This record gives sequence, C-alpha cells and structure tokens, in this order.
Amino acid sequence: MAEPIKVLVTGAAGQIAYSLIFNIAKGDVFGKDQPLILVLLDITPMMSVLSGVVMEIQDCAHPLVKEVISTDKEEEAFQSIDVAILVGSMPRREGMERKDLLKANVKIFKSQGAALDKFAKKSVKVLVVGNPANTNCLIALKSAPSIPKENFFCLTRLDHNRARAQLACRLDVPPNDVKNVIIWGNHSSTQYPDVHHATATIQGKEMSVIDAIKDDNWLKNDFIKIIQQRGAAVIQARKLSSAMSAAKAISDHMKDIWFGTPEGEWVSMGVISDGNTYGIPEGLIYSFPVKIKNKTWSIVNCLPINDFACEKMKTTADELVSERDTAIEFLTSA
Ligand code: NAX
Repeated sequence: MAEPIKVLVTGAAGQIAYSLIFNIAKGDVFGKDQPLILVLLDITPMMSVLSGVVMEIQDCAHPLVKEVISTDKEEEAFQSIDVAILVGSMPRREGMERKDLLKANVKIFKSQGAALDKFAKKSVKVLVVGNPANTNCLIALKSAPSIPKENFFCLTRLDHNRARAQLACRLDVPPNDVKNVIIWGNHSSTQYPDVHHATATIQGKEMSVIDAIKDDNWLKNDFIKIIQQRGAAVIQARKLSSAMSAAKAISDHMKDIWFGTPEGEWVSMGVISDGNTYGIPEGLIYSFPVKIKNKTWSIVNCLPINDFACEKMKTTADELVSERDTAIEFLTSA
C-alpha cells in the first residue's frame, strides 16, 4: 500500500467540511488505494463540535483513514501537509460592509499563507474555498513565497457544475453528456458562465450547446443569471448556504488535480493569471478553462472570444482588480 498523504481541511467543524470529509475519507478524491492522514483545523470555540466530527469519522470505520489530527493551532495543522483545502473563513454578518469582510479574511489568509510557507511540503496543493475565494487565494499565495504560485487554486467548480447541470436539464440529457462550459472570473455574481464552446451529446451525436438549445435569448439572459444567483437561491430556500454541492465540487476539483482531466475536456478553476492570456491582468486569481496532466495545469488558450463574452470577462476582471487592490492595502498595513 502507498504511503499516507496528509490532507488538511480548515473550517472542519462547519457544514461544507461535514460532507467533504466523508467524500475524502471513503476514497472518492485521492483514490480507493490511497491511505490518508486527515488534519482538521477550526477555531478554539469550535473544538467541542470538532471532537464530535472526529468521533463520527472513527465510527465510519473507513479503512483508508490511518490517523485523524484535530487542532486549533496552525503550526500543528500545516505541518508537512500534501494538500490544503481552506474552507474556513470569516462569514459575512448582517450589516457588515464588504470592506470589513475583506479585512477580516486578509488576516486569516495571511496567517494561513505564512503557515503554508513555514510548515507545509513545498509540493502542497492549496485549494481556497472560503469567500471571497479568489482574493483569499491571492493573499495566501502572496504570504507563501516559497511555494510555487501554480500550486494555488480557488474553487469555481461549483459554478461549473451548476452550469453543466442547468444545460443538461434544459436538454433533458445526463450532466455528463454536457462538456466544456467555462466559468470566467470571480466566484461572485459577476462571474461569466460561457456556453460558446460547450457541447452536448444528443441521441449519440455531439453538437454545440448553442445549436442544441436554439434559444439565444435564454442563454444570454436567464441562464447566466441563474448561475450567477444560484448560491443566493439556495440560501433563500435552505436558510443555509450550499454545502453538499460545494463538497462535491471540491472533491471533483481535487480529484482532477490528482488524476488529470479526461481527454478532450476542460474544467473551470481559479488560477494565477500570467497577464498574457485572454487579456486578463497579471497576478489575479481568475477562473479559466483548465486542463490537468501529471498534477500540472495549463489554461486552454486561443479559444475565439466574441464581443459579448469579452465584455463579460472584463467586468468580472475589473471586480477582481478592485478586490485585490483593497486586500493588498490591508495586507501591507496589517
Ligand atoms: P460554516 O460557517 O458552516 O463553517 C465555517 C467554519 O470555518 C466554522 O466552523 C468556523 O469556525 C471555521 N473558521 C472560521 N475561521 C477560521 C479560521 N481562521 N481557521 C479555521 N477555521 C475557521 O460555513 P460553510 O458553509 O462550511 O462555508 C465555508 C466557506 O465556504 C464560506 O466562506 C462560504 O462563503 C464558502 N463557499 C464557497 C464556495 C465556492 O464555490 N468558492 C461555495 C460554497 C460556500 O458558499
């Protein structure tokens, strides 16, 4: 059997982690033959709740789980880890300004970035989920200069899965028969879910989603709004934010990093922009279409972009530039 890998989940007493840890422990993410050391970090007041989660992990009797470490100390949590899934963050409270939310999160991700830099393996793969995910990821990356910036990702796979599922539903096909949608930009309501390159298999024949749906008005208006507002719709109905679907998306994202994307397919991931790709400013964590091979990502480049798409890609980039500038201000003054 392989050596265990050490996987850290932060926000481990929260609702996303509750589903996510189960997926990881049963081998859905890193494989059915990969032993695991699970490291669970949360804040001190949540340690009692976390101890209940640890009891439940034991009670699942998953054969792959060799050890569970639960802690409220970053120096213990980040020690020699292979994977960091950073879910825990400061939630937006009623009446809280966006700037205050960013400030609180800069503090958390600066500290966790520094802990990655000091304690984690240099090969660690880091997935930031806690919102604002793109900018939190950027702060962690900037605070961990000894770790390659290509090792940092933010989660936009939930938006990608939502887009795929909505198109599949409209076409009355299984979601796996819809491929190559793209989420561009920020994991926020400015994100641009793009169907221009997406295909669907209908009665055994692969065709463009645009030709299959034959409703430009729906694709340009309602579809985009549904995806941009889906998180809010779940909150309104459930009185809690997406958790099961977020855990599934995190699992899909990490599994693709570990095992690669299928031939002929790409997925959406927030990764660092080099400034030369689709005109997106250098240094932003921006969601692009990405392929993965040997645990290394590359952006699917040179897709034709029309004026409609170009404008939407710029709107979400502009929002990220403004978030970044505010966060950097806090980072340098903190
Ligand atoms: P919960 O409030 O259920 O859990 C968050 C947990 O994080 C809590 O147990 C809290 O104590 C812990 N925490 C707070 N600060 C911490 C710190 N400094 N170190 C370690 N743990 C800390 O939230 P949950 O529903 O699990 O959502 C977690 C985050 O995911 C939120 O920021 C949420 O907005 C974000 N999401 C991001 C998504 C994405 O696609 N990028 C989608 C789902 C979700 O909305």
